[in-house]
Amino acid sequence: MAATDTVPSPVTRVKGACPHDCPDTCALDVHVRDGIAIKVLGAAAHAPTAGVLCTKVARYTERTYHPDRLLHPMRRIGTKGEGRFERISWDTAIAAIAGRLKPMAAENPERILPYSYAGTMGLVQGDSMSMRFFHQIGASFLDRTICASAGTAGHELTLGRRVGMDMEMADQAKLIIFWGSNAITSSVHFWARAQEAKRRGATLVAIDPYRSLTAEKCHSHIALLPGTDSALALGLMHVLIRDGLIDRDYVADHTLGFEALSERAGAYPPQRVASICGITAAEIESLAQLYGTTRPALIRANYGMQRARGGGMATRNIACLPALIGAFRDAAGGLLLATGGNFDIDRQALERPDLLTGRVPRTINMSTIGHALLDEAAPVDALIVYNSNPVAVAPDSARVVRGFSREDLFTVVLEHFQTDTADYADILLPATTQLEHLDVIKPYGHYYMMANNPAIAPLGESKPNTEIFRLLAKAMGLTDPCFSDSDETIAQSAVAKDWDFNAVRAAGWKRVGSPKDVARFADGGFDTPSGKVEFFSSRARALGVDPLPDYIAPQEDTRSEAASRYPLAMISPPARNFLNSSFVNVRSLRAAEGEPWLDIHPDDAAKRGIVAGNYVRVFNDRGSVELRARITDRARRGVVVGLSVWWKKLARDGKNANELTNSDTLTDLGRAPIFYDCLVQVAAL
Ligand SMILES: Nc1nc2c(c(=O)[nH]1)N[C@H]1C(S)=C(S)[C@@H](COP(=O)(O)OP(=O)(O)OC[C@H]3O[C@@H](n4cnc5c(=O)[nH]c(N)nc54)[C@H](O)[C@@H]3O)O[C@H]1N2
Ligand SMILES: Nc1nc2c(c(=O)[nH]1)N[C@H]1C(S)=C(S)[C@@H](COP(=O)(O)OP(=O)(O)OC[C@H]3O[C@@H](n4cnc5c(=O)[nH]c(N)nc54)[C@H](O)[C@@H]3O)O[C@H]1N2
Ligand code: SF4
Ligand SMILES: [Mo]
Repeated sequence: MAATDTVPSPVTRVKGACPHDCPDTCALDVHVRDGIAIKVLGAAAHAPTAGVLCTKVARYTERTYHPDRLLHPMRRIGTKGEGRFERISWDTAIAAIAGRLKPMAAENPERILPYSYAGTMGLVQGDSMSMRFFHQIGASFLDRTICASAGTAGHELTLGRRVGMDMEMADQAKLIIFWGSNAITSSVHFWARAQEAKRRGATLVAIDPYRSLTAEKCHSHIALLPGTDSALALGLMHVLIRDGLIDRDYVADHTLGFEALSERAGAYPPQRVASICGITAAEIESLAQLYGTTRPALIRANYGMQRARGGGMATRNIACLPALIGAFRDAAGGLLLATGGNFDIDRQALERPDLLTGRVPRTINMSTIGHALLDEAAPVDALIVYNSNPVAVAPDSARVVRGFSREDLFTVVLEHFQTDTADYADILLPATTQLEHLDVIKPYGHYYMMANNPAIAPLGESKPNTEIFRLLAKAMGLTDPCFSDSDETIAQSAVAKDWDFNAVRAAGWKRVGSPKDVARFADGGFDTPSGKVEFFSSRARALGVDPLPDYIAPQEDTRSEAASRYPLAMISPPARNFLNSSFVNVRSLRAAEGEPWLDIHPDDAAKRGIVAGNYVRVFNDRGSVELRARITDRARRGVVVGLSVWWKKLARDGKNANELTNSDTLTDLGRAPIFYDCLVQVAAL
């Protein structure tokens, strides 16, 4: 029977911002009725969002109110990894953690290690109160390298900080090259602009070993072998210089080392590059002609090309190209890797490194966490994980699991869900989601600082990360007044130099940096030591790497000897309906991805007697995983693709692609993992 005479409660609308590790950082318009979030929409007035969300966050209420949300603190009662817990109170949980950490902090605080990444990109719920806590006790530093540090370092050497072009101008480009970027998946709002450019006559090109959703919609697709991008960039330089397609004035005024670069590029004629990259010389010639003759020309690079051994160099080389042809003269041209360098955040205020009072703890690289946890010479005795799911996302997973399984390791996990990592926790603490807490977000794909207002009360007994670290600080007897700062105070301190957080909070966002139609680097002004684009980099030489662009072969090269046993190059790039390992447990999104697939070329499948839809074993010396074969020429010959990152426990064999990835070798720059530099063999099951 309808309750005809009760008036429905009014809907209030709350201004939020998507917290996920995605370049688009959308403005959210959260609809709340009777204290319940009923809808999450994209804000129409925020230009990059333009009223649209991706499929994942359009289902945010499904994730927030998921029946599996962690709602109260728990203590492990099963073995590590088994995932059996019992409910405890917050008082008991905090006392148990402080009881373990206090003696360690007194004796050797470096044995305590934080492990966090970008589960939320919020500056408040990310690394503010947490870092203050770890700084005060003197815990080990974590080198946060798992995603972008190779590309960041490569970009820095050539161009300085990442102040990428403004995505709002992309619809005016006449050529867009998606380089290691599957924009339909990983930055759908940029893709919308690119489609508009296409309608206006622009040419779209993809450089990607895989015919991704994006590559299939581009006019042309260069399917190079993984990890060979640095050579392709040199091949393009070769043709541009040989054929006089360069902007001599721009090069003369705003670059350093052109003569040396010309000589180096001279050693990379198209025929040589074609054989390195496994493509044709004609593909290189024609892309160079197009790039050298089209304005505005834009390279949308994402991080796909920097997950191989030479990933730093690859990014460095790609960053040289717009300078050679003067593409930086156009606001719609140039390069977009990321825009984070556009923002000035007060990290000192957020993280309070002064609390270290001169101590310099050791640094542990998150990308080699398995090695660190198993290192008996320099032990880690306690691990506090928040905003990350290392058991699923870190490379060389079998080793990571061995580390997390150590009986003597005390592990605390702050989470929304019982992830693969949470299964190894001694104490598991329920954290709030973006709908339940306050934050301010620095984006990396557009020019707006974003504010997030809480829309609903915390579910169950969940608490914001900040509050959890406040409680821990108190229980550990840390008395600095900064441990009492409210989330509002922290948010304000991050941006205090420039503006009032409350004003941004009311508006939802604030544009920062140059106006939309200004080509930021038309007259140079790069943030390198010389202020120019550094084709020749003395800083690179000081780091012990080649001061000029060069080719660095993958660690696990398809032409190396190891390829006789493991002949296929495997990449595991993001699946559209997941965000790293987030959302894998949301049923509708998991259903959209289906299963953990392995895309394999028909010829490679036929050689191995693999039948479509059958399960196959994918293996190398590090491990093996069972995936379901999808026979498709989306994967080029010699390359197999497993879209990622699945929760292990939701896969039939309890494993994912990171069983195969490497943590013994890091990238040339930035100490990052080489996720897409990974040889495997595949066998029918
Ligand atoms: N839906 C969704 N969006 C995401 C994510 C997600 O998991 N899902 N992840 C987010 C995160 S954390 C990040 S860092 C960003 C960016 O994440 P990226 O890792 O840059 O991901 P993509 O934009 O999907 O682009 C990667 C593309 O590079 C290709 N690729 C792999 N190896 C190579 C190579 O050696 N050379 C070249 N040229 N291409 C290669 C892959 O096939 C893939 O199509 O995306 C973010 N957005
Ligand atoms: N094989 C393979 N592996 C990869 C990649 C790949 O392409 N292939 N991509 C790599 C890349 S680019 C990245 S960035 C990493 C990403 O790895 P992670 O940063 O670990 O990202 P997620 O897997 O999304 O896990 C984030 C976790 O944080 C939790 N979380 C979110 N918000 C909050 C909060 O406010 N508080 C607390 N306490 N928890 C929160 C979420 O529930 C989620 O479980 O993975 C890497 N791993
Ligand atoms: S994940 Fe990316 S595209 Fe989706 S809502 Fe968040 S910022 Fe927007
Ligand atoms: Mo990432």
